[in-house]
Amino acid sequence: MTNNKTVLSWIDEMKELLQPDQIVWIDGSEEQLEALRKEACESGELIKLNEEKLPGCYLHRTAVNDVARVEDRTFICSKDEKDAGPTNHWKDPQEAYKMLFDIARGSMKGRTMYVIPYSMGPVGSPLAKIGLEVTDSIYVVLNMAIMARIGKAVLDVLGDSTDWVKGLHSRCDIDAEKRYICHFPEDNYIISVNSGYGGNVLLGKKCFALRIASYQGKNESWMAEHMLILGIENPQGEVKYVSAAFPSACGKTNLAMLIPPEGYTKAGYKVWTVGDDIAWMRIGKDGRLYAINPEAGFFGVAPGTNEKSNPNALASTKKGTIFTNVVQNLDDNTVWWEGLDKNPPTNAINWKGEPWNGKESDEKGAHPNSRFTAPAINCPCISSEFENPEGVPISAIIFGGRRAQTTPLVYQSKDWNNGVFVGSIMASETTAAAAGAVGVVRRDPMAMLPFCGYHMGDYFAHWLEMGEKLGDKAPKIFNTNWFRLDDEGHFIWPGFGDNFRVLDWIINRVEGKVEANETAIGFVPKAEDLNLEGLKDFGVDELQPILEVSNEQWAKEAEGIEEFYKKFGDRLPEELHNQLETLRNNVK
Ligand code: GTP
Ligand code: SPV
Ligand code: MN
Repeated sequence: MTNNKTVLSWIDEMKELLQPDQIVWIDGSEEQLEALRKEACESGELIKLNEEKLPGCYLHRTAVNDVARVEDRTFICSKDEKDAGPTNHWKDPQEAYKMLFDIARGSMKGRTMYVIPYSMGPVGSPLAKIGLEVTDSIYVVLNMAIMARIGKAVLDVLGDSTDWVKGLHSRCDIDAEKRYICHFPEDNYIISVNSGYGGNVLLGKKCFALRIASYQGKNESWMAEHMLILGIENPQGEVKYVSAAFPSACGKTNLAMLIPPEGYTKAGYKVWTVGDDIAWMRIGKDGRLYAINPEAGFFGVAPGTNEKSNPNALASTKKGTIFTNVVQNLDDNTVWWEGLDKNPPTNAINWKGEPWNGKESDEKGAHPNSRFTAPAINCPCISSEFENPEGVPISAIIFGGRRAQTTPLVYQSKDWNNGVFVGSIMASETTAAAAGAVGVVRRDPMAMLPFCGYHMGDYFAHWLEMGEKLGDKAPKIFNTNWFRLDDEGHFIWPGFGDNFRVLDWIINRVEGKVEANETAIGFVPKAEDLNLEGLKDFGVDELQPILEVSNEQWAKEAEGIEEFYKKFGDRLPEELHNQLETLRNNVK
């Protein structure tokens, strides 16, 4: 399929090392993919779902010990340990290669090695980049076929170029003790062994499009971010684009596809989805920041997705979708998850593959991090700019997290540098998207803590430099928090579609149409400026408390930030020290 010497010699190396029975190049054709689906169904790797209700849809269950990203087994293998920084796990590259090759040696005996050429971003786009993944998993091939642009066309664009990323994935024995997800940013190399779960094995996604790409972006003056991208169309038909970084399972897919409240839709407002997880952003010819979504599909959280919370995501899963670790309803061979509806199946199989009765069982049927892999083109609100190779101009960047207290519903930073500070101090409660405790507040700068492929102090410096280059064309930076709780532990803000009310305020701020209250941390809406029309049981009295900024709480927060900043030593930009000092003075 290619004459590219660097590609061919690496595939030879992989063949030597992994010793597969055969090698299959993925050309991207529907016939080849269909044959693989059949084969996976015969072996039990996939289950074909009801063709009438869910055409072209399949169910897969991963091993019970392999259901989320494994941050403590994810490594950045830079030559110098210091370059990985204090927030990443590090291994010496030579030692890591040796260890990983020893684990992977001979692991594909009796198996097929699939070679997947893929493009992150529209094939041939100036913002796109190419990778090759070898894998022994048909599940990975079929997921990559949805999540990226794959096949022969990618190799044609690559030609003789050496600018591509190597990705070795081998399931080995799914041994959790020998599970490693390693990145070699200086070599454009990713190696993943002993896992079969999404974020660990779909190497184009977090491994390439964030960890490797963030490092490339620093060196090449662009940005790879854990951000959704959406377009907001006003009744005059003008569209403004915003990107937003929230940590895993904190609402990116939901915000990216939201349907505005009735009053807004009647008036002619619309939301268009460009991306739901990752944004690659570059300064365009006009000096503004332009973003593409490097992915071609959505690897979305299933639980909580329903006709009310996210009808567009649900619609996206109705054909050509792979479901992972959800409930199989045996009555009609469809799928179910917690929060889909109030009618769990009684004759079903849970995510572990055991018989499950949703009316009687106390256990959850779907894993909290169960997922759907759906083609982006299925999404009813997919943007007309989704395939635009130049990307879309970004007017505002939103940071956000899951905080029961302290952080108000929304605030605007004072300027770009202050916005970088706001991103750098983000904190959020952990979720089921990664193995480990759930609900613990941790600092997660720019929602990139698990995904930044180099020293995070240098990453902050890169953000500051991008701001200098953008000058007065820089997007405005905001922070949101949909997750404030009342004394009884209920969410105060209705969230989901009603988050459009906050987006509306953000766009009004960008356009200079609305005043705001200045607080210690930034500009907060005047309560009367958020449109609450049509909300039931929620008025200014309910809104006021979640707009408040408590100087006492933020003084405490400043202490936590100082503690966190200490980690970065002299690689924390001076500007961020100054920003912290300003916050301290403001809350006095
Ligand atoms: P990753 O794919 O892991 O990066 O997650 P994500 O950021 O795309 O999160 P997603 O939109 O899938 O939402 C994760 C969980 O948060 C789901 O259970 C949602 O129901 C819930 N959620 C999303 N938006 C809101 C909101 O506005 N309010 C509340 N209360 N919950 C929300
Ligand atoms: C996340 O955890 O942020 C995800 C899912 O989007 S995964 O692909 O597993 O990283
Ligand atoms: Mn994500």
